[in-house]
Amino acid sequence: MSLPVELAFVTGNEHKFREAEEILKGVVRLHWRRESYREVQAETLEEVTKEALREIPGDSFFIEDAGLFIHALNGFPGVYSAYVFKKIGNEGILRLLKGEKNRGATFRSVIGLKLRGEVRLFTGEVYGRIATEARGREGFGYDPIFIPTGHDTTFAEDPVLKQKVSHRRRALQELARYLTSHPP
Ligand code: ITT
Repeated sequence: MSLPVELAFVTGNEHKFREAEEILKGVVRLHWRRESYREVQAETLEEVTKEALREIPGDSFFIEDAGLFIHALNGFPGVYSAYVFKKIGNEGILRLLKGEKNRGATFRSVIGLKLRGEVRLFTGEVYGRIATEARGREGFGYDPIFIPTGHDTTFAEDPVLKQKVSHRRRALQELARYLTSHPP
């Protein structure tokens, strides 16, 4: 049986691309358009994503924007996740939460699809908590400090678990459902 048609994922992050490739296999053949694009500063991931879709050339591709929203910090770093990670990393986040009992956090993913020029968004979320120390060597970014609800391991300790329950997986499943009825 021939594989379904190809669709480009525009991202500068190889980890994201590999996660998406695995989750979408059988639905669409992913092509990695390895590019970093400018992200405007906005209040929500949805606005950041829509603006980026307007700026990136091409009429059929998707992008994905993710953020970690820490409840005790009123959703910080949220849309600033990339900047904050670069500046203070996981150790900085752990310092901000030192002594804090409410360690709840939500990872969110917003996928922006442009298909033949038409724009659509798909979202995914996973709830969890921020660990008290960084643990694990797999994954990337905030994975060593994020423990999904109902589990005791961080995403960086258990990449198989991450692939099953992650924000990105949920958003990609929505995308897959849409692509099945609207093939690229
Ligand atoms: P793009 O080129 O696709 O934009 P990026 O790495 O800049 O790749 P984002 O802006 O979506 O990705 O990510 C914001 C920050 O959140 C960044 O520091 C990532 O490392 C982190 N992040 C995103 N998804 C994550 C995940 O699944 N696990 C851990 N950290 C993640």
